[in-house]
Amino acid sequence: KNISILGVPMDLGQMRRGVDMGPSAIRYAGVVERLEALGYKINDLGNIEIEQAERVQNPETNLRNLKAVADGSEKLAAGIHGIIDNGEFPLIFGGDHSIALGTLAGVAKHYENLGVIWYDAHGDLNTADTSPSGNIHGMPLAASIGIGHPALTGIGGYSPKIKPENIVIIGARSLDEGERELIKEKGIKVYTMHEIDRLGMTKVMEESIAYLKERNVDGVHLSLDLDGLDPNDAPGVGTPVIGGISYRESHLAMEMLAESDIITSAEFVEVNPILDEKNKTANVAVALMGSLFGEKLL
Ligand code: DIR
Ligand code: MN
Ligand code: MN
Ligand code: MN
Repeated sequence: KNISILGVPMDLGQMRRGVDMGPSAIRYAGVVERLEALGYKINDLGNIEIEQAERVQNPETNLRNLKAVADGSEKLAAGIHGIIDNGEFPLIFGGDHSIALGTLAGVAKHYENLGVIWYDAHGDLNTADTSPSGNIHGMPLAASIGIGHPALTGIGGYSPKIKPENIVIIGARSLDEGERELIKEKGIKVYTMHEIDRLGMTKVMEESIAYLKERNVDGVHLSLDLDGLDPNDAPGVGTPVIGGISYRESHLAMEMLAESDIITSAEFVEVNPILDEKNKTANVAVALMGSLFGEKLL
């Protein structure tokens, strides 16, 4: 299958500048060559046009930069429709995690029962009411199950995008009070660092894949926030949280997803080259993409 790449230079969903350069950093880390070496034909569609931070009007509300984030997500959703209509695999580069609003709006339209793997230190299950920060990158998963401001839940003209019981969160270690309540209320499946330590990544991935198959999903979107990894392995992120998933465990997770053959779209977000060490985090992202798409040493 061919892969279409789309970059989303979005930094309006949070406050650390530089994450808009994530798509460039990931391309510079050699993603196209890496995936071509695996035999894929890569169609790099370039970047979605996103409003420049300096030009955004009245950004300070409890939904920071709402209009510009929503507009960007609408454009991204439209771009994804084109990719899937062409029969290609959508591979999206962020930008901050608010772009998942657009990715899921685009992808979910093409499936009856989409599953989602949310690989992240955070739950991204806040709303304007529960958010401690007003940052929309902490809200996309809530919006995608239909909870939050209509300008976010309504991206793509429909809501909800996904069912809470079709979500698996992996790597959580920083959840806000409202997020914990929502997880319990909706019965969202979460593997926190506790379960990853206790069960090991092999079991966590076996269970996650089995869980989604039992839900009879007809597609699975991987939304990978680089802050899911430990900051030692992925320092170039805006909201690092110590005690994360290791580089090796993450490779194993991607390899198991490749073997399971369930992933039908993917996004790699929150790579911030300004905060990084010599593009380490983008290099890690590209290495993980290699494993996700089937790279093996022997
Ligand atoms: C926090 C941080 N839960 C918030 N979220 C982040 O602002 O809502 N998500 N960093 O990736
Ligand atoms: Mn996130
Ligand atoms: Mn995160
Ligand atoms: Mn978050």
